[in-house]
Amino acid sequence: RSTAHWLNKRVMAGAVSVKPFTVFVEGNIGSGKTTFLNHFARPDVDLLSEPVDMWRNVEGHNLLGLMYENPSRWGLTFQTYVQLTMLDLHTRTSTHPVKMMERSIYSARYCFVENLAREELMPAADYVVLDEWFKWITSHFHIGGDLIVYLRTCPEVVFERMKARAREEESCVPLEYLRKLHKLHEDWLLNQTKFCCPAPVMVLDANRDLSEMEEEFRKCEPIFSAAL
Ligand code: DGT
Repeated sequence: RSTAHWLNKRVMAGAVSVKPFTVFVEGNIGSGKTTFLNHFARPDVDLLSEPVDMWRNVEGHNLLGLMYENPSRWGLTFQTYVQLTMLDLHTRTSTHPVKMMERSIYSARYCFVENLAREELMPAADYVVLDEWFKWITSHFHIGGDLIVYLRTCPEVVFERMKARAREEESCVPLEYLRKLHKLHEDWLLNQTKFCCPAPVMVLDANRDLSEMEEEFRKCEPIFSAAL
């Protein structure tokens, strides 16, 4: 159905403002987020990939590389930039009925920043400043999504995928790092022990070979169709 049809439907329903059905695609490094986004590439879906290329080249500085080389020195710098680029994506207006984002400002804060702090790779003062920014941003901007799709994996599986794709900055990332990130995703999205989840969570088994993931991805189709 056309965007005009959708807009008309919302206006007829008395909606004050037109807001797309917003999906955050979350999961460990190498869980298949990009493949998931590519699966839903179609005219009525606004796909917003994670700006990894921007993180790798900020006026010639590779912040992602610096963060992996020396997290204690560059953690705050990197996470500040991640937070900014994510805010940019969250606040972009969309004329599509569905907006789908790879990760969110929430996983940056609740998984990656949290890990740096817990591993004592980030000084407490840096953590507090980042957290103050995060709280200010999330209380002054409308970030909230409508659905989180959690691509759930075993750390061992994504470790093999990460090695196979051989992104240069990730060459020294140990399995242990992926285990910690996995636990933080689980605690945030499933156990909800420390942090609130900003939207309902749909869990997909993303351990299967990426070529077999289409079947899992199709489970989301009815939800997205209902939003159109
Ligand atoms: P995919 O498609 O599921 O394979 O996704 P990836 O692995 O391309 O994307 P992602 O977001 O899991 O990770 C991209 C790289 O950026 C990876 O080395 C982890 C890193 N990264 C992403 N967000 C953050 C963050 O907020 N903090 C830190 N320290 N690293 C991050």
